[in-house]
Amino acid sequence: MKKALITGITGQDGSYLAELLLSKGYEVYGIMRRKSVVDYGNVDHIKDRIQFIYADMTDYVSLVNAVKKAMPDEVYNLAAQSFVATSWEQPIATADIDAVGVTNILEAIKLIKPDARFYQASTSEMFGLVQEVPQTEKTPFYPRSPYGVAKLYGHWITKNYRESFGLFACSGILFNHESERRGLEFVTRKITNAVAKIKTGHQECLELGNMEAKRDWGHSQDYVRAMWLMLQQDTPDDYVIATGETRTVREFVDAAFQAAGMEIEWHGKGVEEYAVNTQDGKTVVKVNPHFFRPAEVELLLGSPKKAEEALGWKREIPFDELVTRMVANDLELVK
Ligand code: NAP
Ligand code: G4F
Repeated sequence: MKKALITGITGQDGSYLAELLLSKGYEVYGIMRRKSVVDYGNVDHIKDRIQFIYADMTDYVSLVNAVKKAMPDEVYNLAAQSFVATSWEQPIATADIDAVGVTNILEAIKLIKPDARFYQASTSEMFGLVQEVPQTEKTPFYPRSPYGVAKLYGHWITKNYRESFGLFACSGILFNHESERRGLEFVTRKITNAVAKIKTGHQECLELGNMEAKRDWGHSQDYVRAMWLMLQQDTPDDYVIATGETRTVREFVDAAFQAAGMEIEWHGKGVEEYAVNTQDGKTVVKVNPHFFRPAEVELLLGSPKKAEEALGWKREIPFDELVTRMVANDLELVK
């Protein structure tokens, strides 16, 4: 039986990856942070099938102990301060966790289990101010947030440990992926949650920042399969995982209201932009400059060509299904 250690197991991707690995017969170990109230997050429903280890990405010794305890065949490093907006408010914590934290786990593996295969959760945020469209494994990086900068360090240190010490270390450069388990502060879930509340009369209006930003949105369930595939290859490498489609935040809003059976109409421009419910004329979306970022990533569009050809990976959940599932889930939760 193969053993896998997942950091960030309580998060969105950690939960789908744990389900996937359990379904493949893995023994799954998960790193969890100590909290004042015990909270298994997104893996509450499978907590009895996971062996939890208390550790923190900023505490090297705790990671050494975790690797010793699990003696894993595969390590998936998904733990991160993953919310871009917060990275301007907590730049140092973000670097400690998302940058140095990667060296901590790589060092723990090098010391205790150097033949373990390693997956690093890299991100399309590293492309930032994009240098070409679509973005591929060869596109130069230009991060635009403390999060993007910290993740770029994590990306390069992973490559460096592969080249320096021969570790089987891969980075997945994953574009935005969402789900019913997405954190409420990320724009997609903020939208679907608000749409469900507006539909059921629990909220009047949704306030958003930059409506023009474009993202390449897929479903997390598809993306964790790519992580696993990377670690099953003969040689370690880095891969872009994306859908090859891009949409504005405004288009996501449209799709979400449509999924809830509501029609909206847009008016105004820039910070004056708003949308009304065509049935009663009430304002249901407006712009709030508070949600604009100090520096924006305007356009993300990835090419999944290499992953499709080399890994045989294919996105299975299309955009409309992603939105429909998220809205249906939030409507159910509101009820
Ligand atoms: P998420 O839902 O925010 O989950 C993050 C996980 O990291 C949580 O389990 C969190 O634990 C844990 N964590 C945070 N700080 C930690 C620390 N100091 N020590 C140990 N664990 C810590 O993120 P996600 O969407 O699943 O993303 C997974 C990974 O992929 C992240 O590294 C993210 O940056 C990266 N990524 C995500 C996307 C995307 O679109 N989702 C795209 C590209 C890359 P708590 O429950 O204790 O907070
Ligand atoms: O949903 P977001 O917060 O995701 P963002 O910044 O793209 O980051 C996510 O994807 C990355 C991969 O590219 C991951 F590495 C990262 O961990 C995270 O999962 O924002 C998406 C876009 C941005 O352009 C933002 O400015 O939506 C825009 N936006 C407009 N109004 C908003 C809002 N974002 C949020 N969170 N809240 C708003 O009200």
